[in-house]
Amino acid sequence: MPTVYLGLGANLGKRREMLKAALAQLAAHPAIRVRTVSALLETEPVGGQPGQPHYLNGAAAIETDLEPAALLAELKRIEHDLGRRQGPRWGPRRIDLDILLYGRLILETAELTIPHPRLRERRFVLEPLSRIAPDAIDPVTGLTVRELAARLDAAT
Ligand code: A4P
Ligand code: MG
Repeated sequence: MPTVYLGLGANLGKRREMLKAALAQLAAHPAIRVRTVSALLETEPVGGQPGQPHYLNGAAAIETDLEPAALLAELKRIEHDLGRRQGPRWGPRRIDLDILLYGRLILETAELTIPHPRLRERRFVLEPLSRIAPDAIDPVTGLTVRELAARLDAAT
């Protein structure tokens, strides 16, 4: 079974409780095992309209039999169940669950890009991910998460 890394984010409402509830739903799924969860970090909002509240971001390592599209459907079901409704892109949200890495898979369809297309440029993703999986490999660049984080630090 591939190890899959998920990005977790929330910037509305009871953020910590939302993220915990999402993780509990993942763990309750018969085809998903939650292996590791990072610390939840307070981060500045990136993109979207100015004045948004801060995010709480984290990352989780899971193992799953679900194919990428089925996993995405499951993440969307959980987001919806936790009260997320369609809002503006990069707008505030109660809960955002993204697939960051799916083993060494590279996939590009209309619904799904794996690795996550903005993984390499986002500190709010790389910081929590590097705490649980510094040696995980981005199959597109061949760099480890630790190297991606160092590269981003060097660039800014
Ligand atoms: N999609 C494609 N690839 C993926 C993937 N690897 N994982 C598609 C998940 N979804 C993927 O996502 C829109 C569509 O992307 C999905 O329907 C899926 O088919 P969404 O979650 O509905 O909408 P979104 O999150 O508003 O858009 P997007 O493009 O995913 O935004 P991002 O890049 O996730 O950015 N600042 C801080 N500090 N922390 C954050 O967590 N998040 C965002 C959202 C902006 N600023 C932030 C944060
Ligand atoms: Mg998203």
